[in-house]
Amino acid sequence: MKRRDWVKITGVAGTGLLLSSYMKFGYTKMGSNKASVDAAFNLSKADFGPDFKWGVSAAAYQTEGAWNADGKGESTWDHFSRKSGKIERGENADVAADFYHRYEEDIDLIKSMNFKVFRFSISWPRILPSGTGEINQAGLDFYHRVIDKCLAVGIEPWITIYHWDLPQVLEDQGGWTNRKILDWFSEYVEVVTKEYGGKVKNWMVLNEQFSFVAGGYLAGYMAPGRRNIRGFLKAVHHSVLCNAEGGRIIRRNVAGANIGTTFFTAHIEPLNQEQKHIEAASRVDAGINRLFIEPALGLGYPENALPVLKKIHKYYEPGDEDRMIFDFDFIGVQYYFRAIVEKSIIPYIQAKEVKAKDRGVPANELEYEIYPEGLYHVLKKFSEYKGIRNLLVTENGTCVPDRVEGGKVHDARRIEYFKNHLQSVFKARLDDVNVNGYFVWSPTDNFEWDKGFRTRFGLVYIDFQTQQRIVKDSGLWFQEFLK
Ligand code: GCO
Repeated sequence: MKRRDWVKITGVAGTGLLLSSYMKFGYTKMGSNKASVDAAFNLSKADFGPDFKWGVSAAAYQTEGAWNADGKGESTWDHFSRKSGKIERGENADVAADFYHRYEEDIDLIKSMNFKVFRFSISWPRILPSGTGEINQAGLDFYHRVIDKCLAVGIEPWITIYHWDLPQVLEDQGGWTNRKILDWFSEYVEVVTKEYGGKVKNWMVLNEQFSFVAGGYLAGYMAPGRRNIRGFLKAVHHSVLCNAEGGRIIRRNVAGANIGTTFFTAHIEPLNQEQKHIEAASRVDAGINRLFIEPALGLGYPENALPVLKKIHKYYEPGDEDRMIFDFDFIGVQYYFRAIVEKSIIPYIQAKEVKAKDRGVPANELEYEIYPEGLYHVLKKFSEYKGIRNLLVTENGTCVPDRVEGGKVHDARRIEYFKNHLQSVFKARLDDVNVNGYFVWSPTDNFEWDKGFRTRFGLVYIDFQTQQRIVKDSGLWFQEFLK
């Protein structure tokens, strides 16, 4: 969308607020020079209000390393990354960003960039090496050190309970396809909430069910690498039950908790207005954007839009309808791209994406189309659910080919990316969308799953040979913006 379209949209309502605010819009084009970017962007931190949460997000497997240190058990990702051909260049996160040993430096860096929230995940097999049963005290101690460091420098620790690193021993028994995951997961949530609930008030149950369930059990490019429609449908249902159950356990164990969960989202559009493409886009939208939030809200699975989901009923047990629901205090929206969809013969979904490179639009190194307006659209879409009270953007960010030049990393394209996406968040707030936070993915470069270390998402560059950190220009930009 061009700047004039924003003016058009914001001009419609015609209130004083909107009129005085429309000058704040101005998407910048990829590759435009810095001067024109700065001329177009004139939002300040204050425009988002005093209670708006500014944070950074990271995940255990992608950053910690120390994969078998101090009694940690093997995770599905430790296991999967050792299989040949699963990760680009055969890489793994055995060391990753070495956060396990460098967390103090990294939290100091987050502080130096003026963020007030650090969202990180707990590694389940670090706490319960056998998945259930015996607790690893050294694992518990590590996250105490991380939490204490955050609190000491005035950063709020926000915990994601599960960001994809399932204990491998549980995967050997079926993982998310085994209904026993409900007991396993509940036990893990009991342990961590009782342990840290006195210090940590902000919790997220799961990170992106869509990604680990579809990527792990249907498409198979993520751990555990399975491809099976029945397993996928079971994993969907079990993850929905665990998401709600996790919320209930946090509510019981943590006084004054702010409880959320996070969802993968994408802005979906049909290739054109032909009915077959519109229907294809609606199936993809149901699979990506609606599949996990709607059952949590008591709306059931979006099976009218995506009929294969009707098969999930086979896996229901009495009482499941109610157990799928939890009244979350906030919903974390994670947004990276727009997808343009056309009809295809791919089973069940009968749709496929028209790739960014075939459309000649700007994209990052993962071929995610860079489409800031999409963040506005997904926020708007989620805000239309009656059951959602509060939204936060719990992940947004991009990879660009960073290079170190004279000890600096000039990632102007990443700065443009953030400016443009912040415009979208601001615009959503003007339109009364209750979005109250923005967390950057990610504080430092890290291990990008099946892509290994090829792509860099950090505000801080890491030389993975020496583990030396360099704050990129984008990190310095936030430092200034959040001052
Ligand atoms: C996610 C992930 C991250 C990715 C990021 C960039 O939730 O999708 O939390 O692990 O690294 O999305 O692709």
